[in-house]
Amino acid sequence: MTTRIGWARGLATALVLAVLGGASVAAQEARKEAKADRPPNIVFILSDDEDLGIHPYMPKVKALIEDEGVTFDNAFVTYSLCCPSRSTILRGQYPHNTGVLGNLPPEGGFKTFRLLKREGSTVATWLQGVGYRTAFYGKYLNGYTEKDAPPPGWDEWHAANNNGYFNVDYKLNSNGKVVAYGDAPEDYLTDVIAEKASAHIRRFSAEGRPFFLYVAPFNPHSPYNPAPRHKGMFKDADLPRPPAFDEADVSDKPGFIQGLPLLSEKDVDDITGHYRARLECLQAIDDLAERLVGTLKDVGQLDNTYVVYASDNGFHLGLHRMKEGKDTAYEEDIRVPFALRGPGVPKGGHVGAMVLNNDFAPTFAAMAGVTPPGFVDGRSLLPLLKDPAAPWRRSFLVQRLGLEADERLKPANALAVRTGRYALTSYNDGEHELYDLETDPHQLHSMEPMADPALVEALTEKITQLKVCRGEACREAEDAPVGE
Ligand SMILES: [Ca+2]
Ligand SMILES: [Ca+2]
Repeated sequence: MTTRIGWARGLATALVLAVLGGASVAAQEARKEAKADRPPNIVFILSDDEDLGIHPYMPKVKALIEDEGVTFDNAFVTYSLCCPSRSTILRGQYPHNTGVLGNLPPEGGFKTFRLLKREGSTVATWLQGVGYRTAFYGKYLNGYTEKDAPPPGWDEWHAANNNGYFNVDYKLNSNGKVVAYGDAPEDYLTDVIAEKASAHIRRFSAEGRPFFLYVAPFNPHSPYNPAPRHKGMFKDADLPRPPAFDEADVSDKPGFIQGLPLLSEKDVDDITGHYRARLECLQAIDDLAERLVGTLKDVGQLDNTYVVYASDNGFHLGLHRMKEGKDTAYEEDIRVPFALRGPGVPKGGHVGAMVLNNDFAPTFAAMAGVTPPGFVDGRSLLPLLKDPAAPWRRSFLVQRLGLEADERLKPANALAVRTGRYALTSYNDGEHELYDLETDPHQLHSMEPMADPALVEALTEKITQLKVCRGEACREAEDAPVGE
């Protein structure tokens, strides 16, 4: 690993001069020099189960992050489920390499991640290792309880137990101490997170240390409990009905979809209620983003901070006859909102390259000037910020084991490959789905089994390579042309 020696030396000089006293002007100058050369801070806000469809309902996130930075229009997760995605985010690896392939042991969950000792090397330990202050807030990995000791790598640790989904009556493990919260308006978890993170930004800044904040509210995950001040805000919002909504003809679809009836009136009523509550739940994140950006500005660190916004997975409501959920390889589940602002990042820019949750950890490492470990499968996105047309991956793997999914979806375990144009999903019962996303972006007409056999073979081979790839081999396999 490499560090920014100049920053470390500058800080040391400032501290020595400050300790010596007397030479106050020299000390001030040295502190200024240290500040100017200070590595950038990173504030990473990760929402839970937020799909691209509801993302535009956060005007503050748009104004303060997207309009001030770059939006990635093709951002994906390699497994559309909380714990696999969050494990990937911590390590920059595909799920087959984190070993977390579900939300529950033995396939996945917090306990699996801990048992496999994955916490010994995460983006937190890498950044802490080069002098960053690191802080975690909110939802860690599924199955984490307030009694579980904080993992290595975090200077500040404030992770919630399972009740965090309600945003009230939860417990936090705060730096090893269990703290219980009630259900008063000021106990709303996303607001508590904002308060703590804001205070730590002030403290870390005063200490003259660069910082990495991982801010993970549970919103807008079910059971959809918005902050009291936002309840009813979207009570009349119309449920979007994109072309895949309640898909009429599912004869092109695999058996688990063909077995679903058309949505009933009650289904649509339920979904509509949840949609409205999801929009309301987003508002607390919008407030959180505003608060953190405001604090960064107050302490003079906004221009030296990457503020990054993403969701851990997408979500579907009524699409392809599925009522509500994630954990499929359909576009709405694997696509996530993703934008960032920061030093040198052009304002209002867009990047079309396919970027992954695998890329978050190596990107944060690159921002901090750290070379990540060889086990990392993802790659730094910084080259795309300099040149959106930089050479980039042409495909990636999506895993979808559906181990805890809806009972009817259980036989549908799958591996999928996504290229710039095609999406092939290969189910373990021998069924396939293949879409040409240029002509069928809503995935209404699977080309299987009428597709060109050479195309199917090329895409299937790519799945075979990617499902066992590690580190550099993943990047090589992703970069090679496939079926186009
Ligand atoms: Ca999630
Ligand atoms: Ca169809």
